Amino acid sequence: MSQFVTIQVGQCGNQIGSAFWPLTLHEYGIEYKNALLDILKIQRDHIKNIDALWDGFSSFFHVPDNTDNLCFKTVAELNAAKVKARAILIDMEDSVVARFQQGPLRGLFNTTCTVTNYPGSSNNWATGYYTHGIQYHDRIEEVIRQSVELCDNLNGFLLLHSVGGGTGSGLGTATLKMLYDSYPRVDRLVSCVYPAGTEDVVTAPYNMLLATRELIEYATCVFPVENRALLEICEAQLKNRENIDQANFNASCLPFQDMNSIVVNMLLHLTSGSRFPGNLNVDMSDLATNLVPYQKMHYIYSNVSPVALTAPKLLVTNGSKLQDVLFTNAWSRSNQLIKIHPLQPGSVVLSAAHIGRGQCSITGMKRNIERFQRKGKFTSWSKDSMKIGLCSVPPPGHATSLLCLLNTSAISSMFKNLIEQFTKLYCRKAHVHHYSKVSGFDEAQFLDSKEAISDLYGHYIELQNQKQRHISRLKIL
Ligand SMILES: Nc1nc2c(ncn2[C@@H]2O[C@H](COP(=O)(O)OP(=O)(O)OP(=O)(O)O)[C@@H](O)[C@H]2O)c(=O)[nH]1
Ligand SMILES: [Mg+2]
Repeated sequence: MSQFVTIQVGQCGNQIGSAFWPLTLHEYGIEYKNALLDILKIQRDHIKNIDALWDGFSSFFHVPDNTDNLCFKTVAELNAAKVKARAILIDMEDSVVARFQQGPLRGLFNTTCTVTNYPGSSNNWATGYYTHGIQYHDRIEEVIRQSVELCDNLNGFLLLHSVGGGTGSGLGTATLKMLYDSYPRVDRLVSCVYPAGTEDVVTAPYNMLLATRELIEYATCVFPVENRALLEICEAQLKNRENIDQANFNASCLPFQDMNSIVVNMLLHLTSGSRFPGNLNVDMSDLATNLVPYQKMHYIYSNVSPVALTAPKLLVTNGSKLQDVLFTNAWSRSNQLIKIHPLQPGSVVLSAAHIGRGQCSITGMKRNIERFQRKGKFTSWSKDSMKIGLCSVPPPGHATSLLCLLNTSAISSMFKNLIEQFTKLYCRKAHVHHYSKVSGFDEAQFLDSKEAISDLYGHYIELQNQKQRHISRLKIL
């Protein structure tokens, strides 16, 4: 099974990480709180070959060679076997990482894989990228090397960070460039958080612009999420359900715990084909090949159904109907992790993948793919070749779930918005001096980055405006 090294950078990256690891354990039925065990039991009982669940355990965890028991039930058993998460924790402010080191899962994290400092990168991409990027270059390189050496089938790096602040955006993208230079053949998958719009960080437009340029240049695939979209999902769930922790939800301060769980569920679904068995499994590298038609056009829209917040619930509906509902929801605007319009007239789909987990039938998948082909506008090559994945292990708490991934020209609206936000701040050169004073940073980088993003925007628009020519596939007689 493929292995991933997860690198969490900055406050947001590490907070997503703090949702990621408990939910990952949860997929294997390992609970440290003992809550939800009944749901898990019901959930796991219908998996015929339970051993298959454990085959993929080493994807996210390093299990020492001398371990006999590969079927862990508790965190204490993991600690006794010296199992470690394949995780690297980086933050230039130490409080979030310190919570890992004191929390119930502390035994899973290798203290040598932690890089921290104080007091952070002051919401400044240049400080993260240059000041800390240079100061910590060798240390981060060494920590990554140690983690890579513990893998025998490294499939990819999973980078988690925000682009609005200083550390995640600056040091996160400096780390990405380091991966590109040192491990060019290993996939660099990035899950990055774009701010909500009503900003808590005034310099966010600069940080987003500078980080986005690096992401376009050096990532294999980027799975962007917007806090605005996550917040809307949480608000809708709050209206529909009673079991969300009200204390955790306060619209004036973002409900990060629930928002991060949505991101984590998407990531676990995304990597499920690399970790679990299935009749029509898709590995992460298959996905990257299918989803990215041109190297720099690798921003992928994702939409997961059902959306599961912290407390999963069993979804009970008639089989084939459920599958149709899942598809409809996975295309709906209310579940999307980034606010764009991929199916509106004008947008064109460059590539698409639908990955089902659990009780999804291939006939149901095909029927719904035909529905999808009637819904959107496609390039001449993308309509007839859509990736389908079927992973037999469902996420805990659900009988089945679906992830829709699209490479769509509608993402251009995000780049346009980003340039507009940058221009608003830069036209008066507001806050520019904070960046200019950072050694290594050149003010020309602002306009260079803007140009690189405008170029990419232009390419999407070009594809969008291309006349559709339908060339039917060769028929073998
Ligand atoms: N979804 C989500 N967004 C977060 C979280 N924490 C912070 N953010 C967002 O991330 C942006 C700020 O970035 P941070 O990750 O806090 O900053 P940092 O990377 O630690 O950088 P510095 O603190 O400036 O050194 C803002 O847009 C926040 O709303 C989180 O746990 N989840
Ligand atoms: Mg911080």
